[in-house]
Order: sequence, then C-alpha cells, then structure tokens
Amino acid sequence: MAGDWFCCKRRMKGFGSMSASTFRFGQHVVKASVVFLQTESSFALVNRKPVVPGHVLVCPRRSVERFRDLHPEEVADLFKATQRVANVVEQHFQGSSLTIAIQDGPEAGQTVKHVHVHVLPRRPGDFEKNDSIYDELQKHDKEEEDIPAKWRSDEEMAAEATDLKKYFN
Ligand code: AMW
Repeated sequence: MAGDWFCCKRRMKGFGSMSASTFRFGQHVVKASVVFLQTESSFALVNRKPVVPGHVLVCPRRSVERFRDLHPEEVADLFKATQRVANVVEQHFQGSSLTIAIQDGPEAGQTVKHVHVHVLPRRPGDFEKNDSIYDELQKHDKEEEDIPAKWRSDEEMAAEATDLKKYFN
C-alpha cells in the first residue's frame, strides 16, 4: 500500500528533516528557524538570496535530486504545499502574479541537488522585460554571484519565516 511505503520511507536515509532543529536541503543544512511550513512530505523555507522580495522555496523532505525521483504521493504533497505557499507570499508581499518554477537538472540551472520549487511573487514593472526573471534565476546563485557577503543574515531570514508561519496556523 502507498501508505505503508510512505511510513517506511519516513525512516529512511535521505529524509529531509535531520533533527528538530535542522533540515537537509541538498548539500546544505538549514536551520528550522528559516522553515515556515512543514507538511507530510514537504517543507518550505525562505531564501538566503531572493531574486525578488518573497522568493521562497518548497521542497520534498526526502533529499532527491530530480523531479522524476519523487514518488507520486510526494509530488502531490509538494504541489499542494506550493499552492498554499504561493497564495501566502503573493498576499504577504503584495504581489499581483506569481512565477513558479523548477530548475530540474544542471542544464536547467539547478545548483542545489534537492528538488525545489521556486515561488516568486511578481509585481508590475519588477523586471524591465518580464521573462528576465528566468535569466536572473539561472545566475543568482552561480558561484561568482553566490558569496556569503550577498546572503541575508540568519536573523533576517528567521524574521521572515516567523511572519510567514502565522498564515499557516
Ligand atoms: W537552484 O539554482 O538549485 O534552482 O536554486 C537554489 C536556490 O536555493 C537559490 O534560490 C538559492 O539562493 C537558494 N539557497 C541555496 N542555499 C540556501 C540556504 N542554505 N538557505 C536558503 N536558501 C538557499
């Protein structure tokens, strides 16, 4: 049964929640303070280097690299969580549209080897050319761009996660 499969998987290596205070995000270990939603098999975190205000990430708990690696139940949970998160960040960051994207594999711009959905609130005129957001997504976390000096502080990220958590209580 799918339910049995899922219960077993929860106890297996690779499951994203490493402890009560940390989550695995590919090669990264992120503090629970930056995670603002947890569901059965997914979690959502704020971004250390957002492309626009409110640019957040939704991930499966199980740390798998490619979208094809997800079990159908995980896909369903991931997209249900993404829909909830998208509604919240659009409202909270006064967006009027959303860009929702997965960079699935290195040639698509993926740098973190753990499936993640980018959710970005959009506003009129936020980019001179609307689709430039995809160029920005591709390059914002490339090596030369992704240096600690450009990351937000733990405190700023935790404060944003605290604000977003309130919508899910
Ligand atoms: W990819 O280019 O793999 O589609 O996107 C990775 C995303 O994860 C980027 O938006 C990047 O800023 C973000 N990111 C990477 N490491 C962390 C981290 N430790 N905490 C929060 N966001 C992160």
